Amino acid sequence: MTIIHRTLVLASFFTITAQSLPAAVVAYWNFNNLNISGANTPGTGGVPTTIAADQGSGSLDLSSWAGTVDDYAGSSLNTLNSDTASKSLSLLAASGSPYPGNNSFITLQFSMTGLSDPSLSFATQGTSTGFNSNQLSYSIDGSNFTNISSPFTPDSSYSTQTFDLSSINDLDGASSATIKITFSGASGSTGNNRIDNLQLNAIPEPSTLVLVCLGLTALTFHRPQRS
Ligand SMILES: [Ca+2]
Ligand SMILES: [Ca+2]
Ligand SMILES: [Ca+2]
Repeated sequence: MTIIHRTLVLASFFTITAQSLPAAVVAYWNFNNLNISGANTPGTGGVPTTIAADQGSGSLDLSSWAGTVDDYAGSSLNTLNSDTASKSLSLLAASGSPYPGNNSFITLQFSMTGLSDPSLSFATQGTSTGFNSNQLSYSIDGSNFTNISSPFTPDSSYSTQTFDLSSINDLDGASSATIKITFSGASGSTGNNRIDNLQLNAIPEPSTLVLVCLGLTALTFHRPQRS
């Protein structure tokens, strides 16, 4: 086999390996450890201001949420590890005029270092007076946000919402990525949306493997000749 042939064989092997890599869990929240006796604002009554991922690495930030939060029953949809439904992140409009939750947001903060083509999915449901127009946006500097697709409307019983973010190439390899969900359209103080089993997945970047491939190829060619 010539050097060129060997290079082609190695290159196609690693290309096939890179293309068939499964998505990895970047961050996953099941909200089963929430323990909120009654709806309250973040930082009071047992409502946290941040929630660390239950698997992977990431932080869900509630500190800008202007409505209230409770821990109503969760869902088995979109779980990992056969987790129980248990609790959900339940976001309420709360009392006031306008309703404080409307146009309020939560953010997910995570690293895409070594990863590309993320996707976001979660189980969600909303009440008849709950938020019905929820906009996703992303940032790679924490301050400038760009909208992702059209707003979504939760169903009245749990269903899974999935967002393919693979075409947002700004996120590929971003060391500090943020996804924001801005909730609006609530028409009653107890109107709410529940979110459960929130998953961020991504593909390990092929560039890492290409480098390994190049390194192995170089080693193959620079092996000392046997005498
Ligand atoms: Ca509760
Ligand atoms: Ca749950
Ligand atoms: Ca991409």
